[in-house]
Amino acid sequence: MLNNRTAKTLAAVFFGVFIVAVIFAIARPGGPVTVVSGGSAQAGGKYQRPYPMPHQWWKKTDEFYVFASGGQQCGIYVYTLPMMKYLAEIPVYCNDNAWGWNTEDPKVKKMLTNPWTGQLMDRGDTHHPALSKTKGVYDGRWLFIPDKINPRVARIDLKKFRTEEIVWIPNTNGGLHGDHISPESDLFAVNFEHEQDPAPEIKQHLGVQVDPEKGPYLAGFAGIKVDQDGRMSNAWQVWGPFQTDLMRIGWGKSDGWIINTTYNSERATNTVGMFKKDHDYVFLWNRASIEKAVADRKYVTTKQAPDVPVVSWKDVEVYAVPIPLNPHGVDISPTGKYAMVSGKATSTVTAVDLEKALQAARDKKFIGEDNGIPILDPKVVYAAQMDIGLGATHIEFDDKGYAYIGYFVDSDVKKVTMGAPYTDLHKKEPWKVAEVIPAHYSVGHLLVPGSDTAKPYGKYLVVMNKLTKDTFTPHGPLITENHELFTIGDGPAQLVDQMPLGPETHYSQAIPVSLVKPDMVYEIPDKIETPRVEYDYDKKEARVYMGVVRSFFTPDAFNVPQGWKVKMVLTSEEEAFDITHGFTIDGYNVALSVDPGEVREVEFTADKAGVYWFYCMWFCSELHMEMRGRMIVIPESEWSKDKETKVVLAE
Ligand code: K7E
Ligand code: CUA
Ligand code: CA
Repeated sequence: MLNNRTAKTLAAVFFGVFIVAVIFAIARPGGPVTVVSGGSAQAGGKYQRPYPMPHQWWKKTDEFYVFASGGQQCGIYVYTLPMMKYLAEIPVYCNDNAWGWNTEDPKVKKMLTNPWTGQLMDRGDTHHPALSKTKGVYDGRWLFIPDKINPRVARIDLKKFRTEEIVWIPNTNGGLHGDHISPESDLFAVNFEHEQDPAPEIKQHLGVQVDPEKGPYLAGFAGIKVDQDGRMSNAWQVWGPFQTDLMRIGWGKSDGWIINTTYNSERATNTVGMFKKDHDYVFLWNRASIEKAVADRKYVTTKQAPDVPVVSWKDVEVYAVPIPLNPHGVDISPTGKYAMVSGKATSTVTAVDLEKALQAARDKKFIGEDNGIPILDPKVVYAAQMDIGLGATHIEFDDKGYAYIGYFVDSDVKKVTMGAPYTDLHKKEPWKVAEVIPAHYSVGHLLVPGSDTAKPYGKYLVVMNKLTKDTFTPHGPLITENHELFTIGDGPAQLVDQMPLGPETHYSQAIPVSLVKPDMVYEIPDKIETPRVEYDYDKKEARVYMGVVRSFFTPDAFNVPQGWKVKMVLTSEEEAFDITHGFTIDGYNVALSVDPGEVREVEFTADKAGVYWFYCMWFCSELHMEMRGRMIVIPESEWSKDKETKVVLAE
């Protein structure tokens, strides 16, 4: 047997040989493309970068776009699988200078303004993005994302990777949480996690009084109608005694049912109170019964929203399945048969057989009721209750009959076998741990592409860790997040990459690259506004129509009386892709991007007299620095009509 010292020397020699081999490989310019080995267990495998790097390697190798909610970042992060290349941010609820999205654009400002108070709300917290679907699978048209702070839902157009529309939800102050899209994308629904003392009309219709200081309060969820062209409108709200946290809109075996969790069936107002009962619920709401209540005019409307029907929980078909101690995630298996529910304060994860639950509901096999909601018998509707870890958060599904459960406390993912019909796929004993996948650290959500559809893609698992600790080079007390990529499928999961991503993603969805076909330029409008300045003495408004093309602004100077409103329309006449211009003015807190072919509006008040340069912020040509011009703000006392700017266009 080798003594310890010999073993160490041998190891040093081996390591030395390895290093020399790597250096040799690196130092051979123009040699054949090789893959530098070392790292993952699949040394030399396809998840490693080749050397030398061929151009477009990432583009040719990536299979999925990931859309990750940004949490307090306010919008969406976009990156790819399996190469984990961070590509973009889609701004939604906050000003975002980097991505050219600021509220001096009146369209952005309008979307972010509360229609009932007139207040601009440019803070946000995004949690659960939902990709649009057709026939229960992703179609690549839109991405929906609610705000948790303010009651609003955004729709992002995947042709432009831009927020296209925001619909505000009446009757609630905020605290929206779980949400989901129906299999045909005609209904988007979102939960009210934070209980409210709602408008008197709602309390009266529900026949419930609320003590504004002590509660118990009321909550529910909102349904948003989505038109064929994506346009959203408030369709209805269901209000009742319980708050609701996470949501899935069922498909397949659970088609037509809205399924959500409550962790506060106690209706308490503090943490201790929310743990008083040993169980809370998963609710099954019949979508058709809600629509029927609306059609039968069994609703009330409020002064705030005279056209949004509010339905009482008493007038719809709803059932409760008891779930131990404060459930959080609820996720539905690919055939729509099982709802898997995690309990935050219990070591169990419950698989509810939705087929059996709906049959039990039809047979009226109840074991009681809570606030009038019939309770289904766990003995009948539970497919399994697995006691396999601490701090379960969320669950995802692959295409091979496995569920992946994230654990915050255990800091891992348990891969478990599901029951029939999935036993035909994995051919193992159902509801058992097949594999434990370690995470770094403390798992929140996880992502398997296509998990919330009838046909998951499987193949990859991204673990979204809530804590990162020692994973990356230190960077101060506020630490980045960690998205960890594993390959799944045949054989054990392999950790193939880790990626730092800013605070703080909650949930992500991924769609094949082939299903998203973004436009690379805007279509230049048929009629381009002639560059000119119009002066409106009644409104004290100067309207500046400006052409933007390498490397000029036309006009490149305009006069305006001090104190007037300036309304600008910037038209990019660029047709080449990747030639974005910017527009900002010294000292005026105005900054936007103008993408190729885009028409952008800017509004501000010319409240300071003097000469102010405006300039292009995106490096667009060798003459980028010269791409600037002047706004000359003249005190009103010195203004006369002959100071008006006349734009003379060169022939
Ligand atoms: Cu972060 Cu989905 Cu808002 Cu759970 S939620 S962990
Ligand atoms: Cu245009 Cu820089
Ligand atoms: Ca509880």
